[in-house]
Amino acid sequence: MIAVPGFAGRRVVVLGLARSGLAATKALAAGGAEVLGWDDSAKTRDVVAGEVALRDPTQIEWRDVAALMLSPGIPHSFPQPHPAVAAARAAGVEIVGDIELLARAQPAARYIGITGTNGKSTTTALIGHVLASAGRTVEVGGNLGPPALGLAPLGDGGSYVVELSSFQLELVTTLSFDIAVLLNITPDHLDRHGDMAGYIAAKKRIFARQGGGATAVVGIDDAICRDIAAALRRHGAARVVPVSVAHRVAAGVYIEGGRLIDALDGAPEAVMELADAPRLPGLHNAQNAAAAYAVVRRAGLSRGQALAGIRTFPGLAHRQELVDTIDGIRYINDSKATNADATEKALACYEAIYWIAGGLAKTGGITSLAPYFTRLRHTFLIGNAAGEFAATLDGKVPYTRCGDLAAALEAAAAAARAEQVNGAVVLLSPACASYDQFPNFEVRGDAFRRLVGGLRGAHRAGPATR
Ligand code: UMA
Repeated sequence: MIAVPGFAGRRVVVLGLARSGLAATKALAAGGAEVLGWDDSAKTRDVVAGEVALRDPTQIEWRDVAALMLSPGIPHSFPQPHPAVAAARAAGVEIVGDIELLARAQPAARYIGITGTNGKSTTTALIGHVLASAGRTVEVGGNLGPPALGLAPLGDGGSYVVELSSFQLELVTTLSFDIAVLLNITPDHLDRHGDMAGYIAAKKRIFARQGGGATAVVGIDDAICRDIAAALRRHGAARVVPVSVAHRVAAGVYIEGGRLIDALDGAPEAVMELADAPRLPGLHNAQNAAAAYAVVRRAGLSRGQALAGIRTFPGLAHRQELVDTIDGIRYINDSKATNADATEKALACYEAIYWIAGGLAKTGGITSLAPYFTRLRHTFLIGNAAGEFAATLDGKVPYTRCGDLAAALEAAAAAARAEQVNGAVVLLSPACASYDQFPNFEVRGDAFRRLVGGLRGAHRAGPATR
């Protein structure tokens, strides 16, 4: 277990007692701190009451507190600071996050940080997989889970590969990443950052304090990140490695004609067909693969080790996860796609789609997906969004309102079997949050997997028994 140093015999308050907070209470206590915890949810407090000394922050004498460890989901600036944050700040108490505490607890380890609006979980997992496949000692966590302070101690010679949200980056104050990755920036979490400038400033923090031996890998396909890369080149000490799926880049890694091109240290050379990495479909994943390649090469892996790891990446659950192929029909779980932008990435990958969509719609619904409607053989609608999505599809794409996931999968499988189209996929990519019918997207994806397992069982039993 990680033990956080620097607070032995001193009082530390942990705010938010879910994944990050609970791991932090244990790591701080292991380091000898007196830990007081709080969560605004009475239900959560009831669950953790046996494990954590609870104290209402309005009853805390903040002058006696050494630090406030803030869970990333708790606002400290916008829309307004949580009252405990305001009180701690007024008393001059240090406010930290769990990534910062990990760095203080494990100063000898190397740190590889990955951020960006999209693709950061896949890139983080991919980097971890490639390094581990090459025999490196790694721990992978952060925003994609497990929480930073739930990771194992590594010491000298090990590398933490951590996904960082903008929320977490705002709470990192001294860590300097050996290799930092910024994939892309599009508007997100503006309620928490005030405006786009605030969001960009948070993302840029991943490069703060990087010194001469460090590397900054930057996806330069959007104007914001391009500007950041240029500024790092002008003012930063780290080596800047550009990554692109749209342009040739000197001293970087790029994609051209479906191939990964290594231009890191000399003349550009095509090193891999992207088709050889089946769990990384689509252009967005090509960017993830290029960034991961750049990282692991800068971490000292040979070209062969890097490529072998990328080829064998098993993919992440709930992100275009191939669950099964039955009678030539692929069943794909993309439950993580909780908005149209994420679903667009999946629709761009397939030509004959039996699409299961719906749940709790986001603003704008699926109108932005119109350019992909010609790829949809039929749409199977579930949840609250069914009416809104049906109105968008009306006259353009055949659809059926199915109510729930089980009915939708059954109808989609039947339609795909009946039509026998080449390359058919049954795709759960809801473009919606799950909360109307499921506790979260993971449970929704697990349900899909289970239901597809049922289809496989029925397939084995044969038509006579059905
Ligand atoms: N809480 C309060 N007061 C508040 C708000 C929340 O007490 O005003 C309490 C809640 O009741 C809850 C706890 O705080 O019990 C939640 O804290 P949290 O939201 O930080 O949740 P964790 O479980 O600690 O999860 C966090 C990340 N969550 C967020 O950043 C919102 C998880 O990222 C991350 O996996 C986890 O730490 C481990 O590192 C999730 C996420 O949605 C996946 N991230 C966002 C994203 O990817 O877009 C940034």
